[in-house]
Amino acid sequence: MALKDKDQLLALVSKAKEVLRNNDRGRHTVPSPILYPHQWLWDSCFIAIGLANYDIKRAQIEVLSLLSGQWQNGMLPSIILHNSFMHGTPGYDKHSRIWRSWLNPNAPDELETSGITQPPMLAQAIVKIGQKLSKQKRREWYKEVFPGLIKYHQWLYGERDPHSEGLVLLIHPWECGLDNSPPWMYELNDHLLPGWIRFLRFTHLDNVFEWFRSDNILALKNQRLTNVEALALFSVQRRIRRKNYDFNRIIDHSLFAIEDLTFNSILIRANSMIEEIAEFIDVKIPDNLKESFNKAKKALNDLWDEYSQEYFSRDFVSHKLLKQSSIAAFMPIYSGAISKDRVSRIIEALENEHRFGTPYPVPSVPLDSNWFDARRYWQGPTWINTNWLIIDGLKRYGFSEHAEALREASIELVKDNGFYEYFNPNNGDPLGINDFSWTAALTIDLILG
Ligand code: 9WN
Repeated sequence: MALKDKDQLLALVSKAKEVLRNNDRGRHTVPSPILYPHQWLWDSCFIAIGLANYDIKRAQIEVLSLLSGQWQNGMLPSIILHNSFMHGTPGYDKHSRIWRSWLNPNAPDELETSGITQPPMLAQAIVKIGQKLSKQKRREWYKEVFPGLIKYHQWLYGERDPHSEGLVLLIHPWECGLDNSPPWMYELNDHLLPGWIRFLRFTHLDNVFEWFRSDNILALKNQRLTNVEALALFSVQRRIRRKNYDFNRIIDHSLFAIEDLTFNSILIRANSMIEEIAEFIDVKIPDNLKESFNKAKKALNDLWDEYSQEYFSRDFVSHKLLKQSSIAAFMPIYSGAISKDRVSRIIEALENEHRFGTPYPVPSVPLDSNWFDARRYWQGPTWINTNWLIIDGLKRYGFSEHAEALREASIELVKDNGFYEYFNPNNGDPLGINDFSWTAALTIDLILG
C-alpha cells in the first residue's frame, strides 16, 4: 500500500499544519477564510482533535474559545462571530445581521453568536487533549472545562428532550451539521416548504436568489444546496429568530422537530466521555442527567428499522422514522451504544458496491438512493469528518481491518486531491472549498493519532 511511504505521510502532515496555521485567528481557527470566516462548533472540535497531536496548548485554547461563546442557559452556539463587536456596532457583518443573537437574554454580552447549536463533539475534543497530558495536567484540564461541558449536556436534555425520551430534537438542519441531508430535505420538500418558496420553485423565480449567494460564487453551483433548499433554510432561521431563539415559543410553531440520528449518536458517545471525565476527577454527575444518559442508549436502539436493517432519524411529533438513507446510518457505530451484531449488519452496506461501497468511500448518501448526487454537498460526496467518526467507531468495536481500510482510503483521498471540503465518491474529484480546516486536522489525526 502506498501509505507505507513514511516521508510522504510526514510531508502531508506538514502541509496540513500549514493549512491550520493559515486559518488560525489566534484563539480560534476558521473552517475556511473565504467561505466560513467565523468559528463553527463542531469544526473547532475536529480542529482541536488534530491540534492535540502536535500543539496541546493551542488545542486547549481552541476548546476554551468555544466555551467563551456559551450561553447562560448552557447552549453552545453553532457559530461564534468573534470579531463582530470589534468592528463596531452589532450587525456590521452578514452573519451578525442574520443571527442577531442579542435578541435572546441568554446570549453572551461580549460576543455575537448564532442562536442554534451543532453536533456535540466537545467532550471528544476534551478527552483527546486529556489523553495527551500527564495525569496531573489532565486532572487540571478536565476540572477547568467540566462545568461548561456538563452545563451544555444539561441544556441539551433539559430543553431539547421535552418528553424525557432520551433523544434530543433539532429545530434546524444546520444543527445536525449535514445541512441538506435527505431525511431533512424530505421533510422540507414534502411537508414543510413555505408557500412563497413553493411559488418561487414553481415559477423558477428562485434563480434570482442566485445573485445573492456567496457560496455559489465561490464553489461551483451544482456542488452546494439548491436555491430552493437554501431559501428554505434561511426562512426557517428567520422564523426561529422571530421567536428570539426562545425554545418554548419555537417548538409550538417549529417547521422542524427531528430526533436526528447523527446528533444523538455523537451525544451518546459524548455522555460516556463525561462519565469517564467525572470518574477521573471524582465529581458526581447530577442524577437527572445520569438518568437521561441511560435512557438515551435504549432510545437510540428504537431508531432501528428491522426491514431495512438500518438506523434512521425520527420525526419528534409523528414518531415516524424518516427512512431516507444517509451517512447517518453509520453514526450509531460511533455512539458505542449498539450491539456488535448490529454493527456487523450495518457494515454490510459499507461493502455493498450498489450502496456505500464506492471507489472513494464513504458517500454521504448511498448510490441506490434517489437523492444521490456525486457532487452535491451532503447528498453524495465523501467527507473526512464522517469517515473519521466511522473509523473511530469501527476500531472500538474490534473491526480493525475495516477501520484500517477506511483510514488508508481517507488519507489517500486527501493526499491525491488536496485538503478539500468534500470529494466525489466515484472518482475522488475534489469539491467545495480548498484548504478546509477539518480535512487538514483530521488527516493529521488519522496519520499521527
Ligand atoms: C451552516 C462550517 C459548516 C459546517 C457544516 C456544513 C456547513 C454551514 C453552511 O459549514 O454549514 O452552518 O453555510 O452551509 O454543513 O457541517 O460545520 O464548515
